Amino acid sequence: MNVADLLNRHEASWVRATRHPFLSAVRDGSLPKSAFDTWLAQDYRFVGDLLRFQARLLARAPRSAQAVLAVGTAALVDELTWFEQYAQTRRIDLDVAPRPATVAYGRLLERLDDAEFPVALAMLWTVERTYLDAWSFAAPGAGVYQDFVAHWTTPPFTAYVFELEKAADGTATGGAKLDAPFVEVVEAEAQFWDMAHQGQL
Ligand code: HMH
Repeated sequence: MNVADLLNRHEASWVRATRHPFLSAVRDGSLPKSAFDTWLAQDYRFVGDLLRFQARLLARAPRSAQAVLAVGTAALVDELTWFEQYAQTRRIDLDVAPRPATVAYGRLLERLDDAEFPVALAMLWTVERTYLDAWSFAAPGAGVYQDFVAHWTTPPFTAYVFELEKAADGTATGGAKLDAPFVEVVEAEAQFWDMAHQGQL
């Protein structure tokens, strides 16, 4: 099984996470600023959690997966700076408490430390592929949201997700081991959009 097969095996969950009303509202410009600001501040926290998860994954990676993980880890550091700059320009407070969906997703990443490397790598690919498909669905996005759509739909990001996919397919694991964690990650993504869409800081 290739990891990309998981999208078809769990299509309902995939659609919920990548065609969410939050994303339609980014596309047509109807998303309230409060919902976007909630998403931004919570995603800033999430990216911090993801960076730490990815660094731990890099620490136990086989030689063949080091390059893609190291490049991706450095990109997350830059991404945090990018969030900070945007928040400063738009006067969005990033110093907010994590909401339950953010806490739960962070804990899920911590639990993946106990999964064997190929499973954890496939789940990192899942995290990133969800964002690629979600923001592609929102493309080109309305007004102020266009920068964010562009960020997760550019050729370099698409190429990165493809490199992760190749690395995940290249590390052997029984496909059936991936179904349950895949659904868990994708559901965490859907709940993250639900949370942001409510727009409470
Ligand atoms: C919730 N999923 C979420 N946030 C992100 N920034 C990504 C995936 C991609 O890095």
